[in-house]
Amino acid sequence: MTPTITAFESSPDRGRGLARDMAVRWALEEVGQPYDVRLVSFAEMKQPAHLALQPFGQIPTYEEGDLALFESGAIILHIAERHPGLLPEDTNARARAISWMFAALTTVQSPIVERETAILFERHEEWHEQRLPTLDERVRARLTALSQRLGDADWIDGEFSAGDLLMINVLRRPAGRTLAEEIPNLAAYIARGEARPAFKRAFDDQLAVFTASQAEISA
Ligand code: GTB
Repeated sequence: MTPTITAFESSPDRGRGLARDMAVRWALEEVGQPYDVRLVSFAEMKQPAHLALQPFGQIPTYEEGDLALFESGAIILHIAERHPGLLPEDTNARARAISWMFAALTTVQSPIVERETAILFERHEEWHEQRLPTLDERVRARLTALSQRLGDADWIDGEFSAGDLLMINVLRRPAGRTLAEEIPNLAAYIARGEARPAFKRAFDDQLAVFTASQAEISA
């Protein structure tokens, strides 16, 4: 059965692949699972039909037969468990890959989101300039630890996994990327992820949605 995901009908990231459907698309492309996309407006995301799928009124969601999921991490774990390619066969290696998925979404993403929030929404606060170095330091502490663990390896723990997919997706957020790219092995790690054919297909597909939305506006 072909799953259906939801995505912004016109993403505020202007097609840069920063919204959370990007990681889900990437995961589906990695495992070769075709999917449909239902585009939703901000207004539709707050309507009962969408809230029944995503209680917080956000994208992405995932529907497959009787199953409806929300939270990109849970969706990707589901995809990775259903199809070969994103989690190792070996039980222990699989559990470690799942640890990296959680590490990406909690330990690494949290300080990046905090920095992002400060840059996007608190720039005009009088305390912004004093607070930013602390937020930078928190992100750098996570990135340094990640860099040390990655070392010279291509991927974080053996073969490419859903752990790498989510970690690279988190590092791509501008508030993380600018600092991650100061660290050579993390810059190379992000580039390696973005060079994967599955990433490129996912990126191009979400960009095509944004481009079409702009064409409609100007028509
Ligand atoms: N924890 C949830 C998950 O991982 O699925 C978070 C989902 C989420 O944050 N969804 C956002 C959303 O629907 C879109 S991705 N927001 C609408 C709302 O809350 O009303 C976050 C996002 C939005 C915009 C940009 N951007 O413009 O660059 C980047 C990322």
